Amino acid sequence: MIALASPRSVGRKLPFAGGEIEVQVASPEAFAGVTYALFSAGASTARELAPAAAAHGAVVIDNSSAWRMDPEVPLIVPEVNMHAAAKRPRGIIANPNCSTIQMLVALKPLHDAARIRHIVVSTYQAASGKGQAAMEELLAQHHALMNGAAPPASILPGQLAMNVLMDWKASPGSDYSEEELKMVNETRKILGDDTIAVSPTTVRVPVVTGHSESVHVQFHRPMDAVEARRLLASAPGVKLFDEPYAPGRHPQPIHAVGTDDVFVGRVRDDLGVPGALNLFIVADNLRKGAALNAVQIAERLHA
Ligand code: 2RA
Repeated sequence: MIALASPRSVGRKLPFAGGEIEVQVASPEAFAGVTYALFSAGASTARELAPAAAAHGAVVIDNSSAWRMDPEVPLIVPEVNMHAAAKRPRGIIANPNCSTIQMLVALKPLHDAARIRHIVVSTYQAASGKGQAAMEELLAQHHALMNGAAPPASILPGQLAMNVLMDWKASPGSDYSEEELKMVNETRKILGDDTIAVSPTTVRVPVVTGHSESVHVQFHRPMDAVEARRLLASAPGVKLFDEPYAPGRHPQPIHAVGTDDVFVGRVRDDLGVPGALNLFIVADNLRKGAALNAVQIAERLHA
């Protein structure tokens, strides 16, 4: 195992397997002899170094958005489309966006049974999705507000504490954010069906870690909540809250943080569209939403 990063991190010691490893500089040559290269270095570094790593024979698994929509790069959620990882002419596999991963782990068994026609999703995304600085700024904002001071806002585009915020870049020529369009485009690529309609609204909420999503889903044939719960109860990667609604009895970020599962609850027949369902999906956006998914891809390839 080697840890590679920019020169400013060279020499740092990272905990690994009960010991520690020292960070070395990331360069094309550094990938010589590497079998699996897990990238989480941002899109520009991935565009520059992933091909170099692949040229050395490494299988690159990249967590950034750089390669996700490249037709020669499979976009993989192991529980959903691991078969697609075999065809990787560039030697690169892309890890999807966190909000897409957790949604599709939950929807995969339902799609297999009744083929999804339309998804309406509203997300409640944690500050950690925007990085360490955003997490710290959220806590600083809370502290400031509790002490009657103005909340600092330099990483976040405004006050997130005791508020909600849509903080992603706008997509040129679109009324949707980049985050929202990721959910549309990645869902279609991973499920291999460009006819699937996706209507997203992504929202940042004052939670440190753990993304939540309210999902409405319509199918090509009716599905009821009883069938959906039966399918979800045995679905890989899913932890089902299979009980009637009661206050506080539903998946919550505090349940998911630090765990590997995608928590699914509030599975119920839609009140307005016969044969459609609503469900609530929660996962640790830093684990299953990112690092764990990438590691699972490598583990499946190595098995
Ligand atoms: C977010 N999904 O939560 C994006 C990137 N991690 O901001």
